[in-house]
Amino acid sequence: VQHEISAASGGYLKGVPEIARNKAAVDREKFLRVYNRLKAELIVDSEAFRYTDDSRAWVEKMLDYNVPGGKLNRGLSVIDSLRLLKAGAELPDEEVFLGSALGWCIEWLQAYFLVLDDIMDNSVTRRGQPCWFRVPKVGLIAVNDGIILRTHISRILKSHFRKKPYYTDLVDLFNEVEYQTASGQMLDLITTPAGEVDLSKYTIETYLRIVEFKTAYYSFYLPVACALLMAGEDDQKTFQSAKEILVQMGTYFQVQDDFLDCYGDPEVIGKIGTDIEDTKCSWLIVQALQRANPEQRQHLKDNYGKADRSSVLKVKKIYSELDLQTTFLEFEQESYSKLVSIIEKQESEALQAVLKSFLAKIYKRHK
Ligand code: DMA
Ligand code: MG
Ligand code: MG
Ligand code: MG
Repeated sequence: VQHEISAASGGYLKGVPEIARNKAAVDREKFLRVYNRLKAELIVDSEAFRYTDDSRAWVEKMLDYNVPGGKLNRGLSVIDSLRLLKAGAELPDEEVFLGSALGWCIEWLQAYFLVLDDIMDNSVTRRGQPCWFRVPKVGLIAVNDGIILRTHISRILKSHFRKKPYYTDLVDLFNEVEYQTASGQMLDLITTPAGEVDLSKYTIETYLRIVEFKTAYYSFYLPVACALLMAGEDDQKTFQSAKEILVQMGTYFQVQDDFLDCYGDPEVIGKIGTDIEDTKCSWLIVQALQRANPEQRQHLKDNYGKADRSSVLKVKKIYSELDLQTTFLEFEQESYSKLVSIIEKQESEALQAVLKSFLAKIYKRHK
């Protein structure tokens, strides 16, 4: 597929040593092969549904457009985590396939949330191409495509995991995390609705609640929890302590996302920021309001949440007067040190390795 080529030639291996590069590139290629297999299984007729030529072509195009074109961090980390949990032992091909299939379920979940998130956020681009709902002849059919993506997860789980002892736990995990993410999206959307600016809403407590639910569980806890289930872990305490750390890591990740929304290069992040226009409770506006003088506060009130370029620029000007780029760099440094120190307090060395590898993937990211 086209994404395979663009993903393989992207800048994601910059700064990684040669041997690791090859390994990462091979892992990625193997992972993409599993995508093609899962897609092929989903577009054949089954007991449940008979395709027409058009509907089969639609689903194939919709999947290729929305599922495989991202960084694949979440998906690849299931197999990475599983390897670390098994202390570096070579995984049998079957385990590699299953770990990859679970990784793809997370990428499918992400695609489902992003297709709908882009409609709700009125976004323009995603992963360097127009958002799916902006593609001619798609429009609000994208809403149903989001639902289709979600139903595919259950089908993949059913066809490859039904006989596994951890199947019910796995289904329950995906259901719980979906519930948390959708609830987080609700908080994101209703707390600071577009079109009205109530500055008292932009508190750090509110912010932390939104990002915990909308991002941390599905992006960070879910891949590690999948790997733990596959590795046969059944001690709830292990899941619990991994969760606490991964929620903090997810929070740090969403702060980066908010920072990049304003300061990232759209060519690199593949999307054009909309947080200021959308009146979002972004980390930047929360920080700005903690630091603004009365005059700056008034400017923020007058310009936040407006779609015109000059209002957006005025908000960004105040961000720069308040030197939020430096505030962010300090936050990044501090989050990193805090995370390393709580990771090192973990009893299990294997789990420490899983968490550290996850952190290394996102520290100082530019995309
Ligand atoms: C991301 O929030 C959360 C989900 C569940 C997609 P966001 O709108 O900040 O994401 P993005 O910046 O990628 O649109
Ligand atoms: Mg969005
Ligand atoms: Mg959003
Ligand atoms: Mg964002």
